[in-house]
Order: sequence, then structure tokens, then C-alpha cells
Amino acid sequence: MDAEWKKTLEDGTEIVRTCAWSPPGCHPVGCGLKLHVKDGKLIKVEGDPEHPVTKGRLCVRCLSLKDYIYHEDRIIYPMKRAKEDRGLDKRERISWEEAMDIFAEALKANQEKYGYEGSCLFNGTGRAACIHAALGCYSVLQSPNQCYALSGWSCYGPRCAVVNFVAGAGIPEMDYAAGFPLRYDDPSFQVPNYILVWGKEPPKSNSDGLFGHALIELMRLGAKLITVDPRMTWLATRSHLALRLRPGTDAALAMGILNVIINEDLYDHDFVDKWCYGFEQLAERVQEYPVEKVAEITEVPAEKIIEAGRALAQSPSSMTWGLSVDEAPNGVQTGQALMAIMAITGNLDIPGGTILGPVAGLGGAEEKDVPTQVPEDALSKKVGVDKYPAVGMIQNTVHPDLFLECLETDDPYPVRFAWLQSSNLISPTCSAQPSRWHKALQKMDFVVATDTFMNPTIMAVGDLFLPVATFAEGDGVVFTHFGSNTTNCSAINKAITVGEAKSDPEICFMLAKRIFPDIYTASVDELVHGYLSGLGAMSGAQNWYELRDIGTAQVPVTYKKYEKGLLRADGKPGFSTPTGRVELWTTMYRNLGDDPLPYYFEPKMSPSNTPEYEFILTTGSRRVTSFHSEHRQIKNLRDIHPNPVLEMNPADAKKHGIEEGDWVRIVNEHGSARYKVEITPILKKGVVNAAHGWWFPEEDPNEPNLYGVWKSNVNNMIPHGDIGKIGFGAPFKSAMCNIEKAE
Ligand SMILES: Nc1nc2c(c(=O)[nH]1)N[C@H]1C(S)=C(S)[C@@H](COP(=O)(O)OP(=O)(O)OC[C@H]3O[C@@H](n4cnc5c(=O)[nH]c(N)nc54)[C@H](O)[C@@H]3O)O[C@H]1N2
Ligand SMILES: Nc1nc2c(c(=O)[nH]1)N[C@H]1C(S)=C(S)[C@@H](COP(=O)(O)OP(=O)(O)OC[C@H]3O[C@@H](n4cnc5c(=O)[nH]c(N)nc54)[C@H](O)[C@@H]3O)O[C@H]1N2
Ligand code: SF4
Ligand SMILES: [Mo]
Repeated sequence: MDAEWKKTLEDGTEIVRTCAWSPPGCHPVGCGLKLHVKDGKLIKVEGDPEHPVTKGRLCVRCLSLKDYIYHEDRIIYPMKRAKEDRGLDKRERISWEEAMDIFAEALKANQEKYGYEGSCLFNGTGRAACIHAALGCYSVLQSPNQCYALSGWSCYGPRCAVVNFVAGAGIPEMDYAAGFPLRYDDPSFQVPNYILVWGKEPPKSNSDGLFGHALIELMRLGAKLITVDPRMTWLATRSHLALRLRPGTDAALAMGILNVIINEDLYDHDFVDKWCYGFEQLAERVQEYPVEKVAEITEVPAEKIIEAGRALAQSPSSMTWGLSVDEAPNGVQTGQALMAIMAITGNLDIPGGTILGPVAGLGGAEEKDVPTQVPEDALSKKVGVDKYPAVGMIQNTVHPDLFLECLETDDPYPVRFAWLQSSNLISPTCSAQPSRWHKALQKMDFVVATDTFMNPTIMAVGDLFLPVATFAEGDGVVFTHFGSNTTNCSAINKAITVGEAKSDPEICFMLAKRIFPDIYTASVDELVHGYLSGLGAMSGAQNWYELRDIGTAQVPVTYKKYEKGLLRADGKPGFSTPTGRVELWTTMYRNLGDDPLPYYFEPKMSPSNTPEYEFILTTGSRRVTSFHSEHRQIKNLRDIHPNPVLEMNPADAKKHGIEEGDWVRIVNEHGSARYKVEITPILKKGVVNAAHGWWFPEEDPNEPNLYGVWKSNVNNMIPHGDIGKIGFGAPFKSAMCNIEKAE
């Protein structure tokens, strides 16, 4: 890459090279951008052709960045509202000085009354903010209660737990040569024969740091896809095999594929002998899943299951697994079986295979270089980790379902100070049964929010609004896969200033200096860049400024790390598990009270368990025009998808006399929601797919309407607490419902 991060043209226009993260929302792909700035204003955004992975490609959200940044509704100054005015569209501009005073006084009052554990911080997903959440929660609030409120911690956390327990490693990802300067031409890389794309739609989601377009590049080089998805997605139509399963039956399908690989003796005997533990027990368990039975459970034809097993045994083959593994109470078993497929076929950590990462969490360990931490006695009070230690171990946060119960009942103790750091949880986003969270949050003595726009959650309960900078307005770092299996680490460069908005790390250190003036004596700028230098260390750069000059540092993959002693703390070959091997029979599952071998169970709500419902309800498949509840106010994005859509198969629609564009009400025992029907053959018969994240910025913001947040709130139909044994996974991708025509 060009060594200059900023250039000035003759007419005074500055061109700032940077990489994207959030806000506005995205996962850490870190797409390369060139921001054109004239007279301090962003005038144009283009892709950076020099970025080694994204090579100038951008999606519509980054191309709309200007509209987001300069939107008339954006809040760019600190605001306060009196507690008695909660739920009313009132606010008053204040200075940062006053805002910090209000914050510090409220926190102090809360700590005096309820202790360090009496406060909490909510973070959403995958954004830059989730990396900084630990700083805000553990170092500013000194509270143990960092909360990702999605029932069953159903995003990324379950997959992290699976790999950690099964292979003692960080998140696995398909090899797409992202860390090599020569990319696919690197002599050590091999194009995979098959790529298993499980419950994931990377061209739309670019999730977890995977650049979705890489799948298309690999297809062009000859790789064939096997997609596992109830919807016939764009990728599925281009797949060698499209396995259209019944939602929620993933674990059964994975066991069926294992049955084929083992019974047809297609597995890699050498790898299994040297590096796996519990193969005999797994071989016995898969006998309970003959393909005919699996075909019946999953609705995937037996011959396709057989073909998938035979294909994946052709090494190198790889896997990329998605949110559908997490958003199911049976998900950690699905993940365990998928890891077993990759392991016994010898596809782990080989060129063109599924690459393992070093262990590192998303929910984040405490930032050790920061001097203030949670006091020991408060740390041991983290809510819910006694019952679900896996969540505490892997994510280092509270257990979301138990935290809601804690807020509702004050058991084990009252929590009365909340920081909505990056979550709009009462919208159909980061919660099951958001109306319960709404009520629970109303009990707070004080709520501070750091965000870019007003949203239903902040409108309902926020007392203080601290305006956050977009990624174009502050320095930062972005690394793929949240530091776990990172192939690229890039600098985010401040190009413009908008109002008085500050970046998340700036806000954290401003507050830290206000609360602990004797401890944080350096300037905010020094504190922020010292902290960013630490976060960017995996790039190999000495400090953040060096990373800025590099732009995007590639972190080359080392293959077969298990042979080289690179996965274990003691430097010995093998895996960082109790047996030193990939545990097909998983000690940690057993220790946590679950079955050590993978198994399938029918979802609680399913055609056989709840026959009163006609449709399987899956939700939330991504659309490029929005990130969860974000972007609804950006006109050119909203114009593409103006309404909350329910996808329905033509035969199902016909049976109910429903026509394209009709409004319907989806209903179950937990709630109901209003949706506009899109009739499409991509959806399996008997399955409907509801979009999530909907609220209506153009509607009345005041309680009880709250921008219409309850109208199309599909999450009110997802039960609270229907989670897996070790605390992970909830049925966001496989609930049940009936459908009625609506006005
Ligand atoms: N039904 C259903 N519900 C789902 C899902 C589904 O598939 N189906 N998916 C779930 C998943 S996987 C997730 S992760 C959750 C997401 O849930 P949330 O993370 O709560 O998503 P948002 O509602 O977009 O809220 C994020 C808020 O943070 C702000 N924000 C964005 N980036 C930043 C940042 O860097 N800093 C700060 N301070 N603020 C920022 C945004 O403006 C927005 O208001 O939704 C879940 N909800
Ligand atoms: N544009 C955009 N990108 C995003 C987000 C966004 O809101 N907008 N959100 C981000 C976040 S936080 C996340 S976690 C990721 C998620 O991104 P992905 O991991 O790609 O997951 P989804 O898009 O939720 O769903 C992927 C596919 O799963 C299928 N599916 C539904 N039910 C099932 C099932 O039971 N089993 C199987 N096997 N498949 C099923 C859906 O049809 C869909 O095609 O996306 C991230 N990227
Ligand atoms: S995936 Fe799209 S929104 Fe996300 S950083 Fe890349 S171009 Fe921007
Ligand atoms: Mo997510």
C-alpha cells in the first residue's frame, strides 16, 4: 500500500485512506476506503483499490456514509433529559463538561447505594464498540456486569465456546488467503475442492470479519459450494449441493453427514489416530443417525446427505459457519458436529481448509494495560455465571437471560445504573421478549447512552446522550474476527470532525479522567493512542502511528499450528484441550453438565411439538441496506427496503389467499407482529422468514408509540430462556407461528 495515509490535491481536497468498522454498524471486515474531504466536509467516498482483500469493493452502506454522517436527525452534541420526561421527545443540549459531571455524579451515587455491581453496560454486536465495551464497563464503571442482552448469547459466543472446548482454539474460518500478500497466488495456498457454507450468507452479511465476496473469488478459481440453508439464496443457486433443511434441525444434519463419512470409511485415519480424542465413541453415536432417519428429520433427501459427506472428505475442503449455529438451543451440538466433520476429514488448519485461530474472545477480557479494574469482591458477583460458567469463561459477561431476571426481581441484587453503549435492545434486535427488557430498564435510576441517533431504547429510558463519532471521525483499529483468527489488521483514520461527537475510546478516557483524575493523568489523546497501539499490536506495528502508515497489515496464516506447538501455551504440539487433542468426545461439555458427544433434539417449538402452529418462523437473514436497527432513516437505503418483510412460499400464500404486498399479522403464544408479505420461491414451503431490526424513525417518538417499535417486533415472539444446557443458543432461527391477514 501507498505509505501516505493522507494526500492533498491541488484544489485543497484531502484524500484520507482508512478502513471501515463502526458506527455505522458493520462487522470487522475493515473494507478499504478513500474519504475525500473538502473544507472539513466529507464530499465523496470511494473504495480503496490498494486494500489487499477488498480491492476497492464497497457495499451500499459505506457508499451512503455521507448521508448517514450529515443526516439532519443525527445527534452531535451531548444532550440531557430530566428523569420524569423519560419516553418524551424532549432533550436539552449541554456541554461535555456538564455531561461528564452528570455521569460522574450519578455513578458515584449509584456506587454508594448499590456497590460496584449496581451498574451495568449493554453492548450490541460485532461493532467497534464491543471491543471498547470492556474499557467502559470494567475500567470506567468498574462493574462486573457487561451485558450482551441477546437470549442465549446467540451470536458468535456459542461458536467461540464450541471451538474453545472442542479444539482449544479461536474461531475457525475458511481459508481465503487473506493474510498473504500474494493472496490466492501464494505458493502455500490451495484452492479448496468444496466449501461448506452453513447457515450463513456472507455476500450480504460479511460477518465476523469474513469478506463475503471471497466465496465468489474462490468459486471462480474452481471451488464448489455446499450450502445448508432453508432458503434458496443467491449462493445456494450457484452451489454444487444446496441442502434445504428444516430450520432448527442442523445438529441432525451434521450427524447424518458424519455418519456417511465414518460408515463409508472416508475419514483421514492418520489425523484421527494422531490428533483426535473420542473417535470410537463418536462413531458409535453417529449410528443413531442413519441417513434415512436424518432425511426424515431434516427434510434433506438422503442422497444429498450422502453426496455431501463424500464431497467434504475430499481434502482440502473448508467450512464457514454462520449465525444459524448460534441462534438455536441445540447450536453448540451443531457446532461440535461441524468441528468433528472438519477434523476427521483432515481439513483443519491445512492450505485451503478450515483455519484455526488463537484463543481470544469477543466479549473481551479486561484491558489489562488500563489501571482501573473491577474490584475483586464485585467481580465475583457477575450475574449468572455461577449457573452458566461457560458464558463467563468464554465471553466474560453476564448471562443475558439471567440478567433480565436479575433486573426484574433485584435478585441477587439491584442494578440501577445502565450504560447503553451500543445496543438498541428493545427494538427487535438484541433481546428475546424486548417488552420485558423495556420494563426492566424503566427501573433504572440513571441511563446514559452513547450513540449516533436517537432510537426507541434511548427514547424510552435514556437520561443522558453522549454523541458518538462515526469511524470517519475518530482514530481506531479494525481487525478481522475480533482478534481471534485475524488475517488483517488496519488503522481507522480520523478524516473529519462533526459537531462535538467523540469516538468510543475518547469518551471512555474522558470519563475515566473525570472519575479518576489522579490515575489517568496523561492527555485523552495520549491515552487513546496508547490503548489503540495495544489493540493493533497483532499487526506487528510498534504503535498505532506506524500502523497508520502501513494501512492494512496482513497477518499470514501458519498452517498445521498443532504440529508446531502454536496452539498451546506450553509450546508443545497438539491442541489446547484437556487431552491435547481435538476432542470429538468433549471433556468440557461433560464438565459443564452436557453430553460430551453431539446429539440432536427437536426444538421446543416445532411442527411435532407445537402442532397448533402452521409455520416455522425463521428470522433475521441479513439485507445489505441495513445493519440490525440501523440505517432506517437513510432515505436511499430505506427506499430499497421500505417495509418489514415476511418472506413466504407461493404455495403457502395461495393457500391463505395472500397476495404479494399484503399486510399480515404473525402470531404465537408470546406475541404478534405486523409484516408485509413478499412471495418468493426461495423460501421452503411451511417456513416463513421475518426481517428483524424494524422501527420507524418517521413515526411519533413518544411513549407508548416509541417510533412504532412494537408494531413489527418479531422478537416479542421469541421466548425468553429457551436456551441450551450450558447457557448458549435461543430459537431466533426456528420458532413457530400462525398467520392472519391484517388491515
Ligand atoms: N429476530 C432476530 N433478532 C436478532 C437477530 C436475528 O437474526 N433475528 N440477530 C441478532 C444479532 S446476531 C445481534 S448481534 C443483535 C444486534 O443487536 P444490537 O447490537 O442491539 O443492534 P442495533 O439495534 O443495531 O443497536 C446497535 C446500536 O449501537 C449503535 N452503534 C453502532 N456501532 C456503534 C459503535 O461503534 N459505537 C457506539 N457507541 N454505538 C454504535 C447503533 O447506532 C445502534 O443504535 O441483534 C440480534 N437480533
Ligand atoms: N447487512 C448486514 N450485515 C450484517 C448484519 C446486518 O444486520 N446487516 N448483522 C451482522 C451480525 S451481528 C451477524 S451475527 C451476522 C450474521 O450473518 P450470517 O451468519 O450470514 O447469518 P444470517 O444472515 O442471519 O443468516 C444466514 C442464513 O441462515 C439461513 N437460516 C435460517 N434459519 C436457518 C436454520 O435453522 N439453519 C440453517 N442452516 N440456516 C438457516 C437464512 O436463510 C440465511 O440465509 O451478520 C452481520 N452482518
Ligand atoms: S461490508 Fe459494506 S458496510 Fe461493511 S465496511 Fe465493507 S463496504 Fe462498509
Ligand atoms: Mo450478531
